[in-house]
Amino acid sequence: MVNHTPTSVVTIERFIIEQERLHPEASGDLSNILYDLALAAKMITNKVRNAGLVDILGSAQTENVQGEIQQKLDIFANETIIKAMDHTGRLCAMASEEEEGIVAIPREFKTGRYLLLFDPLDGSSNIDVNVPVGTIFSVVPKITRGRDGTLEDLLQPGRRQVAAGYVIYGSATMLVYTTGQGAHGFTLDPSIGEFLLSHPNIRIPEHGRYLSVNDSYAPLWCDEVRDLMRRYRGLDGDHQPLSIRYVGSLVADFHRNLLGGGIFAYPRNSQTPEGKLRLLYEANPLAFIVEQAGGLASDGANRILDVPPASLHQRTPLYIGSKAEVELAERIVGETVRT
Ligand code: AHM
Ligand code: MG
Repeated sequence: MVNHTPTSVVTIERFIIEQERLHPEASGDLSNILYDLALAAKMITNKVRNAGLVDILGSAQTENVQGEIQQKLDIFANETIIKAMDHTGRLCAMASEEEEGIVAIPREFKTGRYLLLFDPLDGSSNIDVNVPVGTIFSVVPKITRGRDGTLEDLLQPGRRQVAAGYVIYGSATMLVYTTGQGAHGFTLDPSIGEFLLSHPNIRIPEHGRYLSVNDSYAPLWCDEVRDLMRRYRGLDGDHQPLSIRYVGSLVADFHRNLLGGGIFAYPRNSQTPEGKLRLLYEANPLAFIVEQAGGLASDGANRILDVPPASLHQRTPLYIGSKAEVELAERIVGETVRT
């Protein structure tokens, strides 16, 4: 990777070009997908920033495929990403948390050799209370023949991702991405409208400081998960107690733990036996990022990136963050997930 000191001003465009130069065989398509996503992120930032000022809050009275009430900004973010990406000739299909089926590339546009899977605005139930929300994305290569991307192309294990990332719309907007050469973070400078490299080559601490879990599900967890959580808190065993931090917005919880060290856990429970979070466009991209940063992601028994997906909106239990904490989760709850 090209070295940058934290004081040099490097735009995301320049960084992506420099990374691409390390691969003379690259066609530039992947770089362009990342630029286009950065552009969509700027447009979504503007809407999110203005959300408190205009009459855009509230639910749009439709339900998305998981049956949750959509917020209007979800729809805006979904459409913004589709419109930024569908005409570029670099994608052959998309999938979104907000769309039940495959998002096809319209006939009038060329298609390309990549597929994009995304959650346009994760944590959107938090918008009304001014809590950070995020966009999560994953790019996989086409493996079938023909013009259009198919379900088979979309249902590839996370290990096959060629790029992944997230945008956090927080006190500042940040975009973090990987193409398999480290995880790099960029902060949007609103005065010039550019993402500037602020966190080159992110490394997650091996041991955690934070535990992010929704404890109100404790009565619905199995004994092993309850045991694991007691250990994280230093109540059983010899684990240094972790501090509890739970925003309830995956990107915000993940981002904090990535930079500061920690674990985000969303175990299965008796009401959500599959877990809540989606494998393809929530768990997989964050798993790619965290592994690139030296951490791990697991469903309790299997590395997230190795799980073969069976359906587009498949859910998974998720333990993601610092290596030592995810390994402890696998040791304590592994058998219960495997059975
Ligand atoms: P969403 O995709 O409908 O926004 O739901 C995902 C969100 C995550 O951001 C967050 O980690 C989780 O749901 C919180 O769930 P809970 O309220 O059950 O703790
Ligand atoms: Mg989501």
